[in-house]
Amino acid sequence: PFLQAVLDDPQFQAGDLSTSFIDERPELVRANISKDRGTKVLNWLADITVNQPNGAGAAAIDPATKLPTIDLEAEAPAGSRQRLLELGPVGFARALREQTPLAVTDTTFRDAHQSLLATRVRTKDLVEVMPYVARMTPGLLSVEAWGGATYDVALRFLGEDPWQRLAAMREALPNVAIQMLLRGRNTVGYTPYPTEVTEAFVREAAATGIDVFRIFDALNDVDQMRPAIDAVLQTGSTVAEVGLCYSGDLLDPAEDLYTLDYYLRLAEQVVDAGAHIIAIKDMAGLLRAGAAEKLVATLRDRFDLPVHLHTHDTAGGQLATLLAASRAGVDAVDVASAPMAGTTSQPPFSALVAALAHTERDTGLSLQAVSDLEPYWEAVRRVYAPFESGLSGPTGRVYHHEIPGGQLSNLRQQAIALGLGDRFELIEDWYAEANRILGRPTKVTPSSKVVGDLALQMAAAGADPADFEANPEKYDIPDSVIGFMAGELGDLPGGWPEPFRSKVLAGRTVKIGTTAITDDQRAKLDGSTDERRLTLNQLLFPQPTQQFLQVREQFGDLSVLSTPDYLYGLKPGVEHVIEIERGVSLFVSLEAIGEPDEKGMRSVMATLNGQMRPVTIRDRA
Ligand code: 3PY
Ligand code: ZN
Repeated sequence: PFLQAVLDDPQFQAGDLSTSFIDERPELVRANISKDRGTKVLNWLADITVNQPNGAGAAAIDPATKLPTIDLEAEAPAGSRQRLLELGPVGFARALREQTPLAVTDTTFRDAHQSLLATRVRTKDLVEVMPYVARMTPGLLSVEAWGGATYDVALRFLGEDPWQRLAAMREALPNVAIQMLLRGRNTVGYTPYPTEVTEAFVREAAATGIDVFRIFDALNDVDQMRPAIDAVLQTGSTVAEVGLCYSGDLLDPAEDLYTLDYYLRLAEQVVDAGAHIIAIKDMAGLLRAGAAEKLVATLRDRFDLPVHLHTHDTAGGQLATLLAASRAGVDAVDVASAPMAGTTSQPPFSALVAALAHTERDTGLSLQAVSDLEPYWEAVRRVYAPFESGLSGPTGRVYHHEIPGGQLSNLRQQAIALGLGDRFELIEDWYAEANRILGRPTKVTPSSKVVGDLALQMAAAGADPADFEANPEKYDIPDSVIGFMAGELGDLPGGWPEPFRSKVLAGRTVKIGTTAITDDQRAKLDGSTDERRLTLNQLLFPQPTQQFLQVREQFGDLSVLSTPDYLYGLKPGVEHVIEIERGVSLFVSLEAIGEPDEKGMRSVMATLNGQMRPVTIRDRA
């Protein structure tokens, strides 16, 4: 039809082929692009339908069907974002410190799905609910919605550009501050990058939509965080919230490393570095109620900055910790929508709001509104069921092994892959031993990965931890452990474990430090928006970026698909409607799937906008 329309055109017939010919006929190009995009999307759907990599998804429904009924024409009320624009980061932090209601951050958009669903929630499901959040819970301090593992997973597994996600979220949520998790010099990766990469990353994130940067270093080394803190301060308009990673139990008289004094000394450095907000980052959920009360009260007594508490509910007791912290004056806490809360995720949002309602620290958020958003998140949780990786209930074993929430679910999957899935308690014990052997580091990405690598290595080798510690030269040692002992991630809070470290490093030359960026990359970081973002993707995740580009090339922009369609493909007897751009929809129906031929190829008979479009797909089963 495209070619025919061109051939039939009088101007074409008159031989006028000036470049304006196409410019003046956008509908021709649009029709052609739509057709091309339709074919690409159909290829994806046909492949998923034949191969079912995520199962059949019989119980999956589109979360969009569970969105509450509200008036989206009504303008979203001014919220924390307008407050930040008006007061600037210093004034914003001061106002937070001065307010009486407990401020709340909703982590459902980042940490909750990172900790429960292997970070798989797609941009569509995050963005679709944001206009509702903007109008139903406009009193939030922030939503944590970007950074951590989401960047890597978007490129590697979802065929999505993390920058497009951030830009779309910003547009959908104009009134609440968007917060990200930034791993210091590791930005959103697993190893340190040159300072100019950190700077370019922070600049781009701030320009695209981040208001609050929660910055941490896996070993609580403030020098490692300084480039990121400085870069945030330089934006002049965004908030530097700096984390103290929490380990151990500060009320335990036997604790000789992670004591109250340790956190106060650390907080002093954080304040001196220019932080606007102090975060307590309890990534494993080890901060008990009594310890929280003590830590929060002392931090607020010694420093003028507001304190923001983040925890994971792995053991099940963390609502008590939030309430104890609230009584001690904590300024803000993190929670997640109830269906996406609990165990390795954050404590539930509605339970916190209910607990504080009609008290001095009433959050001011509507319990009704928070609860009305829960069916949506329940449907999200259900549609991503194949990525459920976590615990079926709380566990007190976390106080012993100290595995962070995000890692616990991951490690269970790795244990299953090693054939140790039904003996996970052994992996937990090995993890605790690996932690001790490595000198009790704070464990959070990427130091937690080093401890996990060692635990899995000892498990796979059936090694006796005491023998491994005394004679590491007898064993294969993971590269990450060697790099860690060489100081790749910085210095350990409690000093190096000797003689283990010297034995590991004996006879090895370990290259640490970052790889400088090239002049070409530097020029591109100063280039157009697209160039800057692509260059950052390539610098941070070269191979996943390649994967992303290939998926885009082959299947187009898959973010237009609903998650049931994206994960489970076409269902017989159902007309799938796909809006590939505003006002342009594709109608796809599955008619039949042929038997595999001798090469394992199957014919998928589908209609696209009423026309039969057979697609040939390799059956990988
Ligand atoms: C991350 O670094 O992704 C984390 O969630 C650490 O807690
Ligand atoms: Zn967390």
